[in-house]
Amino acid sequence: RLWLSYSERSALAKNPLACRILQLMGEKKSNLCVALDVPNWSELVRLVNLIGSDAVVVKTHYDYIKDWKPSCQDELTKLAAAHNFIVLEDRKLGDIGNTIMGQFETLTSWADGLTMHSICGGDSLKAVREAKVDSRPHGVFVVAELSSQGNLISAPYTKKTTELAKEFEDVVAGLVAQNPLLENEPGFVQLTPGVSLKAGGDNLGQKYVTPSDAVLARGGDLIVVGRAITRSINPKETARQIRQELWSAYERRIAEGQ
Ligand code: UP6
Repeated sequence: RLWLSYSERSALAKNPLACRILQLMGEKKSNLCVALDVPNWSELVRLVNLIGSDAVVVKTHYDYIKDWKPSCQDELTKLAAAHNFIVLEDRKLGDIGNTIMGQFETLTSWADGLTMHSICGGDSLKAVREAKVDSRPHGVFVVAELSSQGNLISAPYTKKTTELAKEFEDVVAGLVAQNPLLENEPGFVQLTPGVSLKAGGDNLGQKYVTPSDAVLARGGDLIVVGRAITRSINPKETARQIRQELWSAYERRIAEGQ
């Protein structure tokens, strides 16, 4: 998996959103997913206009934004079209099938993809499969590993989550992971958060690796970078620099496989 190009892999994806993401990564020559965890909608719009063209995916936590209102959904869709990015709402759903189904139907009216936990087991993915959504490409990223220190995910949980992803490959775009868990499954996208210009962490348990380690050591495909960009003095310049580092690491990975 790691040695194939994103474009080659897009043809192997079973989930339409994974296919679209891999295709767009190849087209835009970017594997940057920017996490816009900012308190105000106006700040999100400002950052999207600065960084949107460098990112393949913009990841939101809509409930982080204090003045989020329904009209933001349409505005975000327009921004996504203007800058050609995909919207991933990092809602990390984790509930019984019926609840997940309703949440998935509601949130995909504006978000292309959603993150979810596998804690409730296979039927919560069956609910995603059976949800009634529009014809745009949708899918979920399932949390198999977390970046935070002391998180409660165990190795068997990660393994079982990986198996569920394969079982529900039509709706699962990929895993949120810190390691290449699906190395032999090129159609999945590994979403890897916990990335900053320098390794380290914050004071609330987040742990960071560098952009090149995220791609080369951790096997990440689509790399989530938040505060390293949003809180930098020059977000546009920092986004460009990180995008460049991420793409060079990806090119090195491809070259090493040949
Ligand atoms: N995120 C993680 N680690 C995970 C899963 N998700 O950090 O294991 C999410 C956070 C945040 C972003 O919810 O939105 O990725 C990371 O932000 P940061 O780069 O500012 O730390």
